[in-house]
Amino acid sequence: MGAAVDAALDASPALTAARLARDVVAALPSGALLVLGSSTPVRDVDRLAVPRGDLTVLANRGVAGIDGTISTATGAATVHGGAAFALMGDLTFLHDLTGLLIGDGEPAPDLTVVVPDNDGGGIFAQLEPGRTGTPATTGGCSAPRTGGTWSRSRRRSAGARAG
Ligand SMILES: Cc1ncc(C[n+]2csc(CCOP(=O)(O)OP(=O)(O)O)c2C)c(N)n1
Repeated sequence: MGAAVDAALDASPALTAARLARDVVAALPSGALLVLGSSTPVRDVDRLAVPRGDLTVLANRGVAGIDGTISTATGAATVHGGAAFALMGDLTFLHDLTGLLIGDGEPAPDLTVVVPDNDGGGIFAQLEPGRTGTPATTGGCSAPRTGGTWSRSRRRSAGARAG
């Protein structure tokens, strides 16, 4: 099974977010902290990465918000004290960009943030409402970085304005 997953990921000529998730986990130094963003990164790591017992892996659940993920990572990295990494989607990253700010006199954590540049919101295409042929939608659902939420809603709004 693992070999089949690896073969499928490696077959893609381009770097994909899925392959990135698998490879980030494999490349981390022993003892590292890894903070995962909602929603695709945590799912990709869960289903595609080879499990490692020598890492500390954290993710925000609660209401599964994308807000505050960088802040979570910087706080956790500061407490962790060693090498820390965060893997999050580009929308999640932009949503909490100010979490990268470090105030005067505050400790700077050893944190590396890894972000796939894939125009945000890919998770929705993987969920039932985003699937082609689903009664709820005739088009795809997405949350692109350019500011939309659900593409179908945007088309409806545009139609209303045009009419
Ligand atoms: C504060 C907040 N707004 C909106 C959402 C809904 N939401 C969940 S995942 C997601 C998309 C995040 O996009 P990205 O960071 O690119 O990650 P990916 O689509 O790859 O999972 C959104 C908008 C949320 N969970 N929290």
